[in-house]
Amino acid sequence: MELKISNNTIIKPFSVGWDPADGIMDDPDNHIERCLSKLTDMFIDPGAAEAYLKEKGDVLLYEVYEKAIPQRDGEIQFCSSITHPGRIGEEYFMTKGHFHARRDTAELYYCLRGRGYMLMEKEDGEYELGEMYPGRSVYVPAFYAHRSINTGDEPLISLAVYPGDAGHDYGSIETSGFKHVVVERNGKPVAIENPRYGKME
Ligand code: PAN
Ligand code: ZN
Repeated sequence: MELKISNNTIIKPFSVGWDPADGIMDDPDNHIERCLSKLTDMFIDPGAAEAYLKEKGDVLLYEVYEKAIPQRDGEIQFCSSITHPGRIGEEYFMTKGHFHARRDTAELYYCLRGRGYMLMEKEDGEYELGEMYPGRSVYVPAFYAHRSINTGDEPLISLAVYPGDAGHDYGSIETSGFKHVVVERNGKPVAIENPRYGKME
């Protein structure tokens, strides 16, 4: 999620509109769309993801709208994060998830629509689930990888705010995954150990 803006760019005061009902930002500098076809390996059952693709086509799992802010100390990045509803087998639609490249940076999510969880997990596997529903904020502390998980039946929409120079590191999530995943069992979301942990590729 690198933005084409120099770190020396001077930012003038600005305001931007975005609709809490659909998460769409007016005049964004970046609109990221992540589809299932590129992320089948992220699920605990990639075969189920391939079957889903064949049956329903390439669905959109999540989107991000953001303005371009220089990635430097003192600035604040903010975006609208939209995770769509759905499941691959028993696993809910979710974002890829990442550590911040600067591990000592936190993030605040403020949920405006939908239901779900923020999975927050440290490198040693210690984890927490932060409940997300309208009016609820989740504070993701420094050193925690984080992933939004939509357990409801409408889009999970949040405003996310984090330090200007945090950056994103997807490396270990792509290769090893999270140690925990959230799945639906008996109609309820539960966290289980990731059976593919350490061998996501
Ligand atoms: C969010 C996420 C956004 C998309 O803005 O970047 O929800 O998730 P992935 O980056 O894991 O694909 C954030 O946490 N920024 O730091
Ligand atoms: Zn983040």
